[in-house]
Amino acid sequence: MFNKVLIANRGEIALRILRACREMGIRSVAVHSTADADAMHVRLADESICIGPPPAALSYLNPVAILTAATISNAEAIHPGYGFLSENADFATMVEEHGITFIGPSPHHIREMGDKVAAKRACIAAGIPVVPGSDGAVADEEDARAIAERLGYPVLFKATAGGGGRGMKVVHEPQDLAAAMELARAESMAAFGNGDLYLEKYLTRPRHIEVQILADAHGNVVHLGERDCSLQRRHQKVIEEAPSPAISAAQRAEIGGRAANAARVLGYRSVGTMEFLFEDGQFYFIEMNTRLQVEHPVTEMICGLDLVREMMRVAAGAPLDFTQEEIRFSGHAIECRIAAEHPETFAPSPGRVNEYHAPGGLGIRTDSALFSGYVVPPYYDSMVAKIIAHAPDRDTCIRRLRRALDECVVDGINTTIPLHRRLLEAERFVNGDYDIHWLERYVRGDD
Ligand code: MV4
Repeated sequence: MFNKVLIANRGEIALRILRACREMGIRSVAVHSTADADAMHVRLADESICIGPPPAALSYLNPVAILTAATISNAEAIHPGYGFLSENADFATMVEEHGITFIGPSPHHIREMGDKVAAKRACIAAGIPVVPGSDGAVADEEDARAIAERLGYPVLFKATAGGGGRGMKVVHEPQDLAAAMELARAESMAAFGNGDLYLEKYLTRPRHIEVQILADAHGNVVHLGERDCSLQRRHQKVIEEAPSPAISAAQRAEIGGRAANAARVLGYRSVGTMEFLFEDGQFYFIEMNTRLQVEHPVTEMICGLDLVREMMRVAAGAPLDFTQEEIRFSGHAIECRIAAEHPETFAPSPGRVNEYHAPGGLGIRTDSALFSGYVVPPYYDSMVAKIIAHAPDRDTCIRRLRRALDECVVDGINTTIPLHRRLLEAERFVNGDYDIHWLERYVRGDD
């Protein structure tokens, strides 16, 4: 196992990784921008190195600064967390070229899954059901028109370099196709420097269900069940839960088995997530994430595993020390992502946290880098805490999470806790009867 790991991230995920390192007897190196000099991840790490000014492009997204920090601190491996450089194949390549282990998949797999058309092709070949669509990128308007006729309207343009919903345009009728295509291309070009588009049949009211997989470097792959991430606003997840209230144990075993098998066929290593749309009892693959995800705790709670530990073990070449049959799904877990934002307008609310009190007690886990007196900087993502409840069943889990939200104190800034409290009382949430569009309608007051 590694002696020393550099954590190329900040906030709650830097703490999450640091805690796994500490439990494994691995020394940790924190990196930070000047805005984060007093941050909790810096305070708790064994060593810390300042890597630049506040803007992420000059610090947490600067490969040279991070590699320099890793070199001078003699770190043997780098954990990228999520966001920032976590899915940057060029960074992963540079890390390995410096003789440092990138704690994640191979650069090849990061690159392949980053190209949404290549990812879809690879998954089709590996036996995964996908959304019907174009075979690769669309050539021109005429090509797109012919494919749309074959698929049937509505259809959806997506960016091959995409993700996060940018460069996506729905087309309801043939007369809107040309304009939508042009818009999608322009948006995709602006966001990714690549205007290539592909087409899919547009599913009108799916759920977003993703399957967690874990693979070692020896061909052992397991799936750790699914997470239902349908509760989102503007492509930002708000609440996630495991298991999904919409699928049966048989459906879980079926899609999980296929996902694990595909990862084995692809020669994938590390944690990974296959994202599916789920509609009318069918799963349709859309993309694969090659990082540790924000919502990984709900999977950890129901499986009793430490995914960061497993990631580090497989990166160091160790084989998985359990089989699929040994994984038991136990109870229900729900995560609320708390943002430093106004709960109704969603206006960012950085500033000083005068008083912070994390909820606790039976079945409650709070992943946060907050503390009383901390100043939330305006430069980064607004998520400041994740409150995760685990209980024997979904109903108890919801009650426990409501109780935890009531206990939580974040004084001095606005947070989305009041929104979460409302959501946990909403009939459609309580019944598990929601799709990817419900939360936005509910927030607008239309449901
Ligand atoms: C879709 C879709 C409907 N049909 N693809 C949005 C982000 C990107 N990861 C994929 N997305 C979607 N792809 C087809 N063929 C609807 C969405 C979508 C969505 C997906 C997951 C979670 C929230 C969403 C919100 C709006 C649209």
